[in-house]
Amino acid sequence: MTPAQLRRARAALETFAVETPSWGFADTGTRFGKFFQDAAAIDLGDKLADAGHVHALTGCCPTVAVHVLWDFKPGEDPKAVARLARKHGVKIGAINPNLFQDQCYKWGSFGNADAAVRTHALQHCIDSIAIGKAVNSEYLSLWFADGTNYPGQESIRDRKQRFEAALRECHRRLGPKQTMLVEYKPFEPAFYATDIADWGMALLLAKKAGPRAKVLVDTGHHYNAQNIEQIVAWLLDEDMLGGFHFNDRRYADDDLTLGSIDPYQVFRIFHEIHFFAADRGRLPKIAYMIDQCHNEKPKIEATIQTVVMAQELYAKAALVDHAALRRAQAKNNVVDAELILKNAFFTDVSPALAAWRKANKLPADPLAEHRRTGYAKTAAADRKRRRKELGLTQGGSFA
Ligand SMILES: [Mn+2]
Repeated sequence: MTPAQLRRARAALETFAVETPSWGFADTGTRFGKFFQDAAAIDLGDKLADAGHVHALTGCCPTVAVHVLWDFKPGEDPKAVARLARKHGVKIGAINPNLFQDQCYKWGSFGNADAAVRTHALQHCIDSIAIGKAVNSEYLSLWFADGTNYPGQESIRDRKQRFEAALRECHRRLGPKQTMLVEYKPFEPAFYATDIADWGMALLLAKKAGPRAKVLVDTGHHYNAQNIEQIVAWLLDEDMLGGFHFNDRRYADDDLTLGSIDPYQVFRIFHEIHFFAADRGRLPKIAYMIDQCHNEKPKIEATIQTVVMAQELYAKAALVDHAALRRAQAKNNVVDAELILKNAFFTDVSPALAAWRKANKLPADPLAEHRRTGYAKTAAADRKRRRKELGLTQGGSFA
């Protein structure tokens, strides 16, 4: 790296943080089966401890996303949860209502024809907003499993209109510091018509809901050939990109670790963000979050791997020479324009990461340091014993 590149990559790292998901530390997996890990978190205390451990090692995961149904017991004081997070050196991040697990959601939540179910779903969102306010969370993150499985099953337009009304109502209840994120997904669990199937639908619904509703891009929620960075560029240009759920995929919503299959795609997404920031003279406010569940990899190791990969690709994308890129673009110099991106992608940014970690008193290799601490072994022994004492069989969510 040249000294200028080193400065640029380091400056980028200063601005980058990524949120870990509480559910990523618990026993989760596919709907076909879960392979339990002794070190998996049992309760929110364990999840926050694991998230705190990841933040202590990486220095870039100060917040933890929570799932209301899985993480909050009824009647629990959210402020106590915020205190517990603080004890572990992290803060509560995005609040994720659960609008898909209750039996009443068989025919959907906000899209349900039954007004009583829609009211129930809205009330859960209002409760989630209240939790968010109590813990000073900035984001209400909404994903809906709503949709239909067969042609003719329901009126697609009626369902759309129900969503418009419910999201507007939900937006009306937001606190002044809260942003509502609307996530999309093409299929699964609905296999014919998912109500919010793509970014265009999410964008329309968010615009209709109100000014503090934005689109959330889950990198796993696209068809295989879809150009995600183009979606990102369009959303940025519309000031409608609210955040990301990071993961990688080969086929569908596979929840693989970020960059494990296609690191260049993640680089291209980050490039669009840096390019936009260079044009506007400011970084857009984006919630970078991880949404992954690991059935095979040890959960903390997979999380550290993801965070480190995200930092590396973010730093690489910051090295794109925007002035040179603009010049190449103006001359229709396709080869040079492409090479400008490729050169940045293939630049080894490890000196910048090492310098940044050193300056922030962080371990040089977070994964190696995690293994050295024996944290997972201690957690496994402790959690195995507690499971036995509590008479728990391993379980967890289906994320
Ligand atoms: Mn997601």
